[in-house]
Amino acid sequence: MKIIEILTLATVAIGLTSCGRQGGTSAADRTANALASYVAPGEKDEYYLFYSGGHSGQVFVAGIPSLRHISTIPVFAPYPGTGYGFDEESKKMLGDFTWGDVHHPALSQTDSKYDGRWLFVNDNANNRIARIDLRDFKTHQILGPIPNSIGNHGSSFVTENTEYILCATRFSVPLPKGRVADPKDYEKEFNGMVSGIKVDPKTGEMKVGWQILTPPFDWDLGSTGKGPSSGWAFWTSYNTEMAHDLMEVNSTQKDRDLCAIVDWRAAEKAVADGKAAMMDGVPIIDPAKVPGVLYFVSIGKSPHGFDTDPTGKWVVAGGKLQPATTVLNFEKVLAAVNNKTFEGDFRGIPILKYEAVVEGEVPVGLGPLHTQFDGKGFAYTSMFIDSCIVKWKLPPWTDAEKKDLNKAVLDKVQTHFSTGHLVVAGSDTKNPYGKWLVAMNKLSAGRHINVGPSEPESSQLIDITGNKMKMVAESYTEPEPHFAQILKVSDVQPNEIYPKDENKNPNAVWDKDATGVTRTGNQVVVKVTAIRSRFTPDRIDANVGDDLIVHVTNIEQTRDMIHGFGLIEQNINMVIDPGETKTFHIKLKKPGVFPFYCTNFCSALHQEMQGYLVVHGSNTTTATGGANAVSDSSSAAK
Ligand code: K7E
Ligand code: CUA
Repeated sequence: MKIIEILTLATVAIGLTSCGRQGGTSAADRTANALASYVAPGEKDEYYLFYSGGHSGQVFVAGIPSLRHISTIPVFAPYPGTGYGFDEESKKMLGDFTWGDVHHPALSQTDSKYDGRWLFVNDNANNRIARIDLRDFKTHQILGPIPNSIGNHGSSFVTENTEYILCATRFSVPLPKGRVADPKDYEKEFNGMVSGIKVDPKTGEMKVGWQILTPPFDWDLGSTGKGPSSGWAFWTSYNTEMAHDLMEVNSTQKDRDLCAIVDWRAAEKAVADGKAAMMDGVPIIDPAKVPGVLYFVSIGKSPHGFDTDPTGKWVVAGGKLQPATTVLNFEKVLAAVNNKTFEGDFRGIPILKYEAVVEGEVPVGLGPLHTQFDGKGFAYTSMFIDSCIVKWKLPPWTDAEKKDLNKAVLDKVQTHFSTGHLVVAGSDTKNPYGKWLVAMNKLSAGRHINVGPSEPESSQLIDITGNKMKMVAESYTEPEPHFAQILKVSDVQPNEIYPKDENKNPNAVWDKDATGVTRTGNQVVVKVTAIRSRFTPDRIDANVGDDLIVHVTNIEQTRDMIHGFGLIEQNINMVIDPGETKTFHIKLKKPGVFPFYCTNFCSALHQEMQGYLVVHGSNTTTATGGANAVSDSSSAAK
């Protein structure tokens, strides 16, 4: 039986296979677990959990240890709940896309520690990276589609000081984009890419810095280095076969796949030294012509995660189809690079001699995917097939352990079921918080009340403070958490309002004298204030065929006093936070009277917070009379 068939069967047999099933549901255990995750009414969680929302295009924010969902941050998809994708600014960020596939959130770092500034997320579907600002927990930039890059899955990996977000392509296509070649000529005509997305250290603004052309392997997960591996980055791959069809079979032929070891500082320098050629506006490095930028190492078998430990010395690959994790010693990698200890090359890229760089293969079990670290010398690997988390010891190993690495495997805890990613609090920093681990499971298999054929994902909270891991709580989320990041609440300082004096929007208005409706030709511009419980003006007159531009300022300076602007039958819902100004722009196509109303329940008179947009037929003359009627170039609504 092929390994892939075993994998499929094992998936079907979930619930039958087990990984040291935990019996422990004694009354004492239940009480202890409940207390460990209980956050009483009025009390607060200690950590944020930022989950990727997969193909929902969103990021979910939960608290730890309660695992309660607290808010949703829309990124790549419109979200009427926060008005995202309806106002001009967010519509412009979304561009022509209304979905994305968020896999790997990454917190910004300074000196390999979370600095609480930004959260970056990748879009696997439309080749983008977004930046969420942790001052307001909102998306502020979407970069992309990235040129010469297709299937932005192997990202977003932040470097030690957030110099770059590093990305690698899951898919390969003929480049530059738009060129057509037959997939049969895959090996010759198709290419993958590693991209360095430069981040402005002050503003967080991202732009494409440079790219490294690669063979058409399917790059998978990766991570960035620190300490001895400072300046390096790593990706696994799962299609060294360079198959283009029947991938399930054809891309799993070889026992080993070539993984990438990238010296991103060397890439940066090569571009500065003029060693790159431009393609689609981006400097592209051909690593066969610029030695020292890219190396390969051959790892078994169809590996998935490739995670650097907090010291930066150990880099761990999870061999999806091999029952072991592979631990590379980065000091040995550097020695092999310097001494040219190669076992050959692939298209001019040196392949590091495996035996020279490997520290050991740890027999963790079936389907190891991702590994996280607690900073105390222990690693935790998610097992997709075995449905469990395995705790094991990082090197240095004792002689007895080296002889039998089963001895380095310390504990297993069953999960439910088919764990994809896991996250240990702060694992990718040099000082993990440790304490909590969250397993993100792909199949909840009816462990919750029945919601029909489509089930949510499950997440399980595991206490890792003791020798034995202890599962304490479980919750469910919308599709589909892949990776997550955990940030200590005290390590970030979000704003409570948008202060009036920081609102630089030229269309902001703060008192009713400045509000009004102004017509210039076919354009009708309206400046509105919103405060409990009224819009000023509460009447807008315009004509069919007009361009209607409405700027709404929420002039509240009280936390949580949010107003919405829902406009009936015009597909508009803006939500405006205290001190914020938002704008929508529509072309008026049909006559009628269209009420608008506040969509966020804001006061006892919230229901009364409403007004009318009167759209006169094209033959009707502009409305007359009334303080709010359209007037040329003057403020109405006095
Ligand atoms: Cu393992 Cu996209 Cu990170 Cu999902 S990937 S599990
Ligand atoms: Cu303002 Cu409801």
